[in-house]
Amino acid sequence: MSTEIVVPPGARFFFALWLPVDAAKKLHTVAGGVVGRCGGRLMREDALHITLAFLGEVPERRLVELQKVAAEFKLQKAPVRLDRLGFWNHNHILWAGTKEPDPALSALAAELQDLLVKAGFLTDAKPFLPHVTLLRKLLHPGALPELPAVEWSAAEFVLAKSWPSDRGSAYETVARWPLN
Ligand code: 2AM
Repeated sequence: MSTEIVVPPGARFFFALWLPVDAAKKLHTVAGGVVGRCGGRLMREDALHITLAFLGEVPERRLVELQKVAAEFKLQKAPVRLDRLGFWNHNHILWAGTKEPDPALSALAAELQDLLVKAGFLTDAKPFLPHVTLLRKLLHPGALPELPAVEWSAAEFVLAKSWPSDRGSAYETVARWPLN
């Protein structure tokens, strides 16, 4: 079954792992401490995610087909461990990532991207940099705090959309499927 998807102007689509509520809460609290000291724009707690495959704009007429193919994907569960904060100077993002990327998580993203290439929704697979964006528009992060490890087992993947809104980008999950 496919959901009817509302497509706001400028909407971009991506597949992701959405953070479980307690993991999101912990990371949002840590990020809130950084904003208090250093500024930046805090991502909403309920918008935190790890992008597995970024599609960009998808023609509205292909969204039903996209959900049909995604529902057929047989993808494996993967453990997720976020145990470090990092900062990218080029886009002013503070993120939570991992000291040692788990091969199962990398395999999940690689397989999903391959399937999307085969289905004609991606032109090529991209390197996977597992991270959760916590803050945007951060200019001077200062010394970053240690991140107590946040761990869970990802049991589903989602199709999500982001679009420009008055308060920066908005994010919403539009469909979800279990991992095996
Ligand atoms: P970011 O958080 O590192 O900016 C929706 O925009 C999601 O897709 C975000 O997680 C964003 O990553 C990611 N994203 C945006 N543009 C992308 C691109 N060109 N390639 C890969 N991921 C992208």
